[in-house]
Amino acid sequence: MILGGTSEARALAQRVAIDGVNALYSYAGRTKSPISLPIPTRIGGFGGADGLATYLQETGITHVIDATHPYAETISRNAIAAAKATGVPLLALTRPAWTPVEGDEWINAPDMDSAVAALAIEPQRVFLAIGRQEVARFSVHPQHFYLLRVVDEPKTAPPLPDHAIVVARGPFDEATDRALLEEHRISLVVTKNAGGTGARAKIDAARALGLPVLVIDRPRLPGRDEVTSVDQVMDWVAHT
Ligand code: 3Y8
Ligand code: NAP
Repeated sequence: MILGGTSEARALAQRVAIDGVNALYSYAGRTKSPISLPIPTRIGGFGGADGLATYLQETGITHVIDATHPYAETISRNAIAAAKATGVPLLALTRPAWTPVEGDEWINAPDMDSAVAALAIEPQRVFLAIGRQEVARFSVHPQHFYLLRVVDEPKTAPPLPDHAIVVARGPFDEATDRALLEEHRISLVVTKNAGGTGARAKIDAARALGLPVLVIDRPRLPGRDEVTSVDQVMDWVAHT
């Protein structure tokens, strides 16, 4: 079973379909219409670590690949616990964290709380590119204009007095993100250190425009086997 929801997970799904591996893909069901994939797909939670362990046993899953996003901390912790409880082998398909290059102006925040605290500054025009789930925490700093980008049309407006919303699903490209930053006269970009290619366009666009980027470090996870390529996953499945 592939715990998915990322570009890399989709690439893995395409590879297992081509290789004819018997696989199942799992979405949390966060978005209204997730991208369809060439392998059987389930949508929705399992009911915590215990629910996941029961699911693995009842469906006879022989290998779990955690290809979820580095900020999907709970599911990754649950996968480690369920693998331990059931003895089903677990491998994580992760992507290396982004690192600053020449011309980058990064401010590092160890976690979301410190990212919120870092905005206790004079009014800015902030591209808060962290999705939807954590946006409300920034309502303690109403002095800023916030540009939000979400996957689905929000049901209710976020508690931010001065904001604009863009509804878009990545992966994104630099030209689009650069135009977005210029159109909204953005002065600061806030992003998770997601890694991978699907979310990095805003960082490249910020560099091109000489804008600072507040980069939120990833949550820390317990130890588990990790690889960063589909080939390594296929090799592991074949030999485990
Ligand atoms: C539901 C599956 C693919 C996967 C595409 C990647 C790239 C584009 C960039 C910005 C940042 C953000 C957000 C983002 C990106 C990829 C990847 C990635 C960031 C989909 C998807 C699901 C989700 C869930 C969604 C979260 C939200 C986060 C938007 C599908 C499109 C901000 C992460 O409204 C909600 O509840 C949405 C929640 C978790 C973070 C948040 O807290 O709001 N992703 N994103 C998955 C599921 O149900 O299991 O709908 O098809 C997948 C992708 N989003 O196949 O190419 O691999 O990272 N996703 C972040 O990086 O901070 C957008 O706008 O610049
Ligand atoms: P999370 O906080 O780590 O998990 C919360 C709960 O959602 C889990 O306990 C589990 O529910 C369910 N869940 C999460 N991922 C699942 C999956 N792939 N299949 C089945 N159930 C899943 O998760 P999240 O951060 O909200 O991320 C949700 C999904 O969006 C994941 O697929 C992730 O890869 C994708 N995504 C997240 C981000 C992000 O910034 N967090 C970015 C891009 C994509 P139960 O406890 O009921 O089992």
